[in-house]
Amino acid sequence: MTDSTIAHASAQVIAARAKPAAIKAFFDDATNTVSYVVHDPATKRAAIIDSVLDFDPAAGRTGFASADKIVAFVKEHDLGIDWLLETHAHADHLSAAPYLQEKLGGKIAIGEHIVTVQNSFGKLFNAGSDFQRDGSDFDHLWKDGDRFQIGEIEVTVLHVPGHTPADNAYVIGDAVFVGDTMFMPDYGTARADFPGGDARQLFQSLRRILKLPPETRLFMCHDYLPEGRDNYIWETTVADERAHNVHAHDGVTEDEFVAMREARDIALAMPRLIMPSIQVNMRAGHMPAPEENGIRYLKIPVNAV
Ligand SMILES: N[C@@H](CCC(=O)N[C@@H](CS)C(=O)NCC(=O)O)C(=O)O
Ligand SMILES: [Fe+2]
Repeated sequence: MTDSTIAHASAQVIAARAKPAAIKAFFDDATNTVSYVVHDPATKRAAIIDSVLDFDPAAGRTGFASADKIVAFVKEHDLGIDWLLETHAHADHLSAAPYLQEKLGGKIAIGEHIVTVQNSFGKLFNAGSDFQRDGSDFDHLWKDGDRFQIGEIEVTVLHVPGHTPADNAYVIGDAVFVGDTMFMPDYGTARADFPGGDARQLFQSLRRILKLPPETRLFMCHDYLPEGRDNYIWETTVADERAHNVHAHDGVTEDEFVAMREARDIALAMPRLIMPSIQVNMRAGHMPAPEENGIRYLKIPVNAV
């Protein structure tokens, strides 16, 4: 079966090489997350991908040092923010999208299957009727194959479920922001054991991304240092992943991948910030409404996950 979205994205990647997007990465040491500012040098229109709100869970306190680095970069380069893109509802850090939107503008967007995630986490946290589970906390929801532009740079949206039901990868010019599908070749792939996660779907999703042209630039959402490497890196190519990804190089079968992923996931601890992250990120990065005393609370479900 031909995948017309991948065919279109492949042509886009090849055409974009002459005029690539400018990409600036911001690495968050606390959560190993890479956020990006991507812009069109010709028009200075830009998108921010997977921003991080600092959070101290012991104190229940948010911080803006990470987000302010992005604000400073955007101002220094005089960029206009059109989009605040999330690859998925992150389980390991809080999104700074609402803070950045207030400072810089832009629309907050995620994949349409966020509605599935909102329903399951809405139930888990027993969220009240103020929590709409229809995606309306976000300004825009993408479908697989959607296309838009950042200035003159073409973008194609890929729905790549498996880590969660609502993961997107964004093909921006000749670069793909892969979200949590694969990581650098020497680390492997994302876990598939969160609610709604599925190792078989994850395999299909990452093989789909790897159908793009071999020179396609790939940008990771995380780097967890593998044994034997002590510098953080986040950029690779389709060719490199296909040749060297320790979990999913060419030749690994779906069944082999699923067996590896399931065995590995059983041994992984929950992310340190999973409870605050999913409660906030299912609301597009907004905190739950304040209680009668004016204070906002985050819950911890006991023995439920
Ligand atoms: N130790 C990290 C783990 C975070 C984590 O589970 N990350 C997910 C992506 S949200 C993953 O796929 N991890 C793969 C792995 O740890 O091997 C934390 O506590 O934040
Ligand atoms: Fe994730």
